[in-house]
Amino acid sequence: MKSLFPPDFLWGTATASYQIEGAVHEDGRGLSIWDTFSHTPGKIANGDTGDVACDHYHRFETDIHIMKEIGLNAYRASITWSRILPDGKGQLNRKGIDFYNRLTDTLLDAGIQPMYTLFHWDLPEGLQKLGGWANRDLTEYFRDYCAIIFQHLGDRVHYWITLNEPSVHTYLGHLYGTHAPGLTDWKTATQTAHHLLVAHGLAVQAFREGGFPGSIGITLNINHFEAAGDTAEHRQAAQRMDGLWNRWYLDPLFKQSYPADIWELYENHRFTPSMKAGDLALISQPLDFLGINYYYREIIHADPTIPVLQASASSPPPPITAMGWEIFPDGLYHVLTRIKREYTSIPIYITENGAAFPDVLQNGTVQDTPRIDYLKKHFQAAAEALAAGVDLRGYFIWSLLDNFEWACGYEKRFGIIYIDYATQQRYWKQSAYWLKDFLAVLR
Ligand code: IFM
Repeated sequence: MKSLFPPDFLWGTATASYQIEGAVHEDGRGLSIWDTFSHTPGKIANGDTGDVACDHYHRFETDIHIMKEIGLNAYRASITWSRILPDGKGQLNRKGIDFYNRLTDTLLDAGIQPMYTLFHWDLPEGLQKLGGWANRDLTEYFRDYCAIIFQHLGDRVHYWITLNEPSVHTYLGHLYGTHAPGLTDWKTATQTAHHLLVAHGLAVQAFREGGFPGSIGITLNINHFEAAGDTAEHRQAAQRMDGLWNRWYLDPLFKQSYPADIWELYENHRFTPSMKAGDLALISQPLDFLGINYYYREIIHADPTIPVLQASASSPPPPITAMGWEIFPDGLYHVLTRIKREYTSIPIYITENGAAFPDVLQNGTVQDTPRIDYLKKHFQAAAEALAAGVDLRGYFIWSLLDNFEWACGYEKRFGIIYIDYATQQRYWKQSAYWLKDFLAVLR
């Protein structure tokens, strides 16, 4: 299987700042909405917070050493906006820049290419106080923050991602309220989605204007939806889910329009977003690559009890992960080939794929055979997409380390490296050893 991937393919792991860094009060970092949310009683399993997380802020050299030992040549991380601009705008915090300089240089010295996400959900609390993403001013504050990052790191970092999974941030954070900032309002959600996309467009513009040497894209999580049965009502329900989660982001980015069926649905309920002339052109300007996060398939049935969408996901058939997500490697193939068929032929990176299982540490390791099996099958699906003509350039496993899995806290373990949170010891799971062997044969 290994020979199916080109020699310059990027093999990496992915993480996100709030999930691993800790050190939330150090070196001038401002608070983010995730600090506020995780400290709100009842929001996170077991009352967990990201205050310490994997203490990566102090242990990043150890973690980079592990990546090098495994044989990885790339690493996707995200930048904490409030380490750079504690209030989200205005005063620059030099120590925040210093941290990402150290991280970048240590990665490059280890022969590992950094790929940085500029926004992975940890909005500075100061900007939430101004109304959060529903306030259009944030699009410009985001552009200004990105321009600062490009100026300081753009000479050495060759892969930039504007936003991670804008759909998840929009719906879980602003419609279902299970993520920060914990809001539950349709109109706020649709406006947030639109402003996130405008912010993405402005960041791409700033990157192009600066003439930096690297490449820039966005990461979308694309789920594979199927209808529960071959009836018009189930098919339409699946279509609406696909419209809400996938097409609402893919269409403006690659077709310069919002999907007509979902626009009409929103119009009927009076929560279409406000837009300005030129927004769609700004959002759809050319990208260098697309990042895809793929996790599962959902089988959708018509459900009149669900307001607006009138659709629900059926219980997933086995096998499932500890998150309750169906393991469906073919979905990765479907998603990748669909993007090429319906949207774009630009290079694609799988910027996240992986699974949580009920890992148990025994004799200094975890026998995570299900994770190894999961990775093998998804690598195979990716290889098949490559063979089918998808311009796939890299694969990032979620995640390097067990980490703060948002509302699930530390209960769900996605890492190929086990973290003992009491001691911050890192232990290689069998999947990390397996990956090292897999990569050794490639080189
Ligand atoms: O942990 C998250 C990550 O932050 C975004 N994508 C999905 C992962 C697993 O839920």
